Amino acid sequence: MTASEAVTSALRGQAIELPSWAFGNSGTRFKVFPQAGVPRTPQEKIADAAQVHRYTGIAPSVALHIPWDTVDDYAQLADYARHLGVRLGTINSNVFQDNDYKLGSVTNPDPRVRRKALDHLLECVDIMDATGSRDLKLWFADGTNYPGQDDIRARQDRLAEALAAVYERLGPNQRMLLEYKLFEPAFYTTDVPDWGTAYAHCLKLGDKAQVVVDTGHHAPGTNIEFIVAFLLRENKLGGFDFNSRFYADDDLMVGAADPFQLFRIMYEVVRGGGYAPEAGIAFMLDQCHNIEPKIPGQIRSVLNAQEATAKALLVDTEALEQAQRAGDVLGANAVLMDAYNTDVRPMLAQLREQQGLDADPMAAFAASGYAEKIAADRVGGEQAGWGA
Ligand code: LRH
Ligand code: MN
Ligand code: MN
Repeated sequence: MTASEAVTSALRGQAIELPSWAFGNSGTRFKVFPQAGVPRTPQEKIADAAQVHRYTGIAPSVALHIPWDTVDDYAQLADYARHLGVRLGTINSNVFQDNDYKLGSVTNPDPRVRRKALDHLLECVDIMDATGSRDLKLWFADGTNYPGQDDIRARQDRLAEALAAVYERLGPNQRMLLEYKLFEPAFYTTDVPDWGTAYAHCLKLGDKAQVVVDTGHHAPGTNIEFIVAFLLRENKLGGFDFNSRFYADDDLMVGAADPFQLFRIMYEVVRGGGYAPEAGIAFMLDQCHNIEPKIPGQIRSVLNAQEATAKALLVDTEALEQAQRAGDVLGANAVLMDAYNTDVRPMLAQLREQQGLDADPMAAFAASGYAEKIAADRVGGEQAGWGA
């Protein structure tokens, strides 16, 4: 196999998971702008996600958020997804939207609220059993706003207790992915604020507990690719929530704010063996499309991730190692930049054509009439998703 055949064959196997919540109406604290045709049910969200896969060929699974995507029969929902050519992926728990969680969920000082939160997490594992999902994604809005508000250390104890109970409940092929976030909604302390905290908890729990890196959840200037390299080396990188940020947790399209950062992250993934399917890394999007149309927004995001991956795979590793060994600072940097500066779009268009897909997924979706059809069909009813 030539080097370029190896790159295209690796790209054929790419899989990016879509968030069901990207398809519903979303907005800012100030306003949610409704769009015509947004899904009213989890089934309609899956149908929209299936469109993204149909045109890109590399988005074969959809993540659910519970209770935003609550249905009576999850096995039936999994069948429905299969029938549309996709499958259900990660189950995202939600212990942040009930009034009970004002002072936290699993770290709440009130044992009743902690029990309620834990029951929800365990119910999410029941759902995974029904959907056949491998991963449970845990993100906690827990934290405090004022110094002295609660005991920081006791909250870590409560967190560890809840995580251990969930870990115990996991099946042999299931994992829990712990997501960290620097701040928001808590502004003084956050109970899982960074990768180190997530890593320490996961290390104690065992192999089925892994860290998930949401690219929007760091302080400005954080070197995310270093975190990726470190976690991969320790076998503790479970996956990504990809999105772009300019300021905080902006949830913009991945690769929009800083495509070079995305390339650097993907390079470390490839370098650390994380791109191989056996590594089990979940590559997920976690985004909201507040002002742009949602299905095209997801297609654009998947293509951005694909372009960054292609460039990362194109790095001439032999030349890079040689330059690094020789202490050739500029030469090594040039090898990396050569890959980044390659226009991979013609190669990806060709790859799509070989796979029987349209060379231009954005144009093909726009021409399909799907957006017009859902705008006409989906009238009435409440939109599903945030706050549903
Ligand atoms: C939190 C977060 C987490 C949630 C999602 C909706 O900011 O990134 O992954 O589950 O947003
Ligand atoms: Mn996230
Ligand atoms: Mn987030």
